[in-house]
Amino acid sequence: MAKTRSSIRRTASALLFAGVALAVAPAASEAHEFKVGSIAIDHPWSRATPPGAKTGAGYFALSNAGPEADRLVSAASPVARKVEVHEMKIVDGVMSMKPVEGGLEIPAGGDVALAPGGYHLMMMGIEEPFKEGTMVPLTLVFEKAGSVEVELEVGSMGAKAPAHGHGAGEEAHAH
Ligand SMILES: [Cu+2]
Repeated sequence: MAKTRSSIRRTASALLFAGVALAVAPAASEAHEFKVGSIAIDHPWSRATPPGAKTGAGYFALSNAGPEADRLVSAASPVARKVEVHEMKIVDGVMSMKPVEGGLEIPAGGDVALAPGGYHLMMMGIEEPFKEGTMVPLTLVFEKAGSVEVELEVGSMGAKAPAHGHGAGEEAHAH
């Protein structure tokens, strides 16, 4: 009896382990998604930063399945001193960037993209460079949906870094 029970337990834990492995494996190669209330946060990502960089960026797509608009009001990360939601715009050929006042609205039934060249999270005062292939923890706070922990998947530094100096230090980021 005892033997049977322990063999059942072994089988169960082997299945559980297999289940965890199956659940985790695809996440590394496919888009990862997080949800809180009516808000979905699709594929949060960032870019590797050069040594000595004081800022990093955060990008993801937000969608709101609910009947009311919501707002991304703040964000925080244990690896950054401060995280702000920024908007980058080019007006008459001049790039400008500023914090989004009052939070970033996600319309009822709508989407907002945080992507290079537009809205983005600015992670200021990062302690260590973001390394390609790692995950950066981040908390997002929505006015109605509340807060959710997500992870930014760090991609390559790449050549498509925004011209306004993401990753090049806070000085370069001055606006
Ligand atoms: Cu910025």
